[in-house]
Amino acid sequence: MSGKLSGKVAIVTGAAQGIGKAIAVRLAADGARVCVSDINEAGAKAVAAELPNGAFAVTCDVSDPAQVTALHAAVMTTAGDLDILVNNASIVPFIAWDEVDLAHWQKILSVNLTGAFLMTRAATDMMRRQGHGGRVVNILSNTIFAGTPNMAAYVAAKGGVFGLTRALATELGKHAINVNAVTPGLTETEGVMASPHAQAFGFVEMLQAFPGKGQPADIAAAVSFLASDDAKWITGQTLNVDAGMVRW
Ligand code: NAD
Ligand code: 4PL
Repeated sequence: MSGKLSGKVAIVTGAAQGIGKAIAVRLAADGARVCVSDINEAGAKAVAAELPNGAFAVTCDVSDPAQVTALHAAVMTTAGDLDILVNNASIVPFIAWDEVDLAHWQKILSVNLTGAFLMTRAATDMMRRQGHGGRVVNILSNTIFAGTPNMAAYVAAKGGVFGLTRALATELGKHAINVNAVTPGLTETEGVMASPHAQAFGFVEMLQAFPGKGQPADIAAAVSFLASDDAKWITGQTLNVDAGMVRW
């Protein structure tokens, strides 16, 4: 298939469902060969089977260094290259501050912040070994601007990746790797609809400039742009995609 990402190899983490799945679908439609990665093996395989361009599934817990190393080895063996990393895998908790203990904090930080570090460490090293540039797109959340309740560790972890996005953009520019981020607002995904966050759509819609519920494909469109050569002069930036709920 020819498209703006044709010939590119992309890893999308947490791509078995929700926003990650929509990103995998969109990057593949734009021509990329997508490694559909998730801790959910059956889900990742089912998504990869639907996609064109030789998409393939690799099971990986992003918080486990050995599994992240194995994922990158599998991408090299199967696709022989890597151009794009989308750090999407996250736990999306709903937990009042009074219930937040050290175990919860460490779990959320290990997946949502350290997971992005481990993936970015391995992927950008691989891009540089291949002798070409690349694209990193981090999926954050507009909760880092809004201060949304019942997610304190989550918001802290996303704020950490926001800082990482800015710092790495500077260090990786000389290697023609850009590092950008997207901040979705509340989006209708399997994870959210199965949680108390589903009750927040009415309130969030009152704050949005546009009516309606955010859809995974709306987020994927912004990721596709930042992953493409159209974004080659953009780095260290965070693009808010939330129907205008917050301005920053
Ligand atoms: P979801 O819960 O529906 O899907 C998350 C996926 O990540 C699942 O397939 C899950 O198996 C996978 N995953 C979880 N832990 C993992 C791990 N350790 N290693 C690998 N994969 C793992 O979530 P979603 O709503 O689609 O959210 C996707 C991304 O978008 C997340 O980064 C989330 O923080 C962000 N986001 C979501 C919303 C929203 O309202 N849905 C809003 C803002 C940001
Ligand atoms: C506005 O990232 O961005 C709830 C749950 N509400 O995960 C999010 C808003 C949630 C969000 C998010």
